[in-house]
Amino acid sequence: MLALYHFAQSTCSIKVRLLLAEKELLWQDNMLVSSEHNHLADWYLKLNPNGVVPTLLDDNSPVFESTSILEYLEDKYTETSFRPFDHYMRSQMRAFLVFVDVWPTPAVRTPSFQFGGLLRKFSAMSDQEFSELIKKRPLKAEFYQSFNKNTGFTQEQIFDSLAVISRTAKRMEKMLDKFGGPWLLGSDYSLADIAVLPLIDRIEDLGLDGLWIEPYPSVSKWLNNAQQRTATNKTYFHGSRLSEQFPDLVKGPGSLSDWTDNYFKARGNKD
Ligand SMILES: N[C@@H](CCC(=O)N[C@@H](CS)C(=O)NCC(=O)O)C(=O)O
Repeated sequence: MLALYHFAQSTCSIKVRLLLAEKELLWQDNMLVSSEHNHLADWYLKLNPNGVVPTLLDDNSPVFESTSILEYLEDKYTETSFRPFDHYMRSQMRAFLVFVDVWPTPAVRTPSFQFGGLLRKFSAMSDQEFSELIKKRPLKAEFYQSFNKNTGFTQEQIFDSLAVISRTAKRMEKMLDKFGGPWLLGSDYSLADIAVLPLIDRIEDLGLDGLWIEPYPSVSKWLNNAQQRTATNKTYFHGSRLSEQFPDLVKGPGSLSDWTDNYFKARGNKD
């Protein structure tokens, strides 16, 4: 039996939920709530030593790291496939999965924390409580030390992360052009689309979609197509988007256009 430890709104969790839905697999829902910090508890660290979600249990064997979970599900549940059959195209898919893990996945955390309601949770904590939680984090202590828990990140840090997201949109535009669309590797929806969809959806939900609307219009079309898939709609149950968790703060598409305009003024569109 499959079971998934996840947070409703976590982009890495949504990535795995998307594939489970595309493959129409049944799974037990072990949803955690980020502010309760069960993902840092001893029992959870035995399942996932990184102290993050998601973790998949397959007959009680834990599988962690969202990309490794995607490949595990593809290897084991083969009735439907979201990997290209052709070896060369499969290598292109894997190169993109690495790109997503190394670049946009960490970059999207910065605007998510800054604009997405997460700072509100941290500023409600005492300094001592916040630093105790940092100590418990097996991998992400440096990230939590890189911002001020009350005011967040500097403008330069935010612009640096927007530069990475802009570069990601550019990479996607090129793939859509090179392989002919409508999906990143051409005619078949694949793990490449599934891996990046939660990140691009998050940036749109935060209101920063100005990063690609004009410079990389194929990305808007791709996003719209991906959001209309039955599995995507099923995956994004109410509360999966930050605009649903923090409606007074997160206002959806286009709402942070001041930030994207200022970013382009400051940094140009060099990517
Ligand atoms: N590389 C990991 C990243 C997982 C990750 O950072 N998960 C976030 C949610 S998207 C998390 O659990 N954050 C909890 C925390 O920072 O305390 C993966 O892809 O599974």
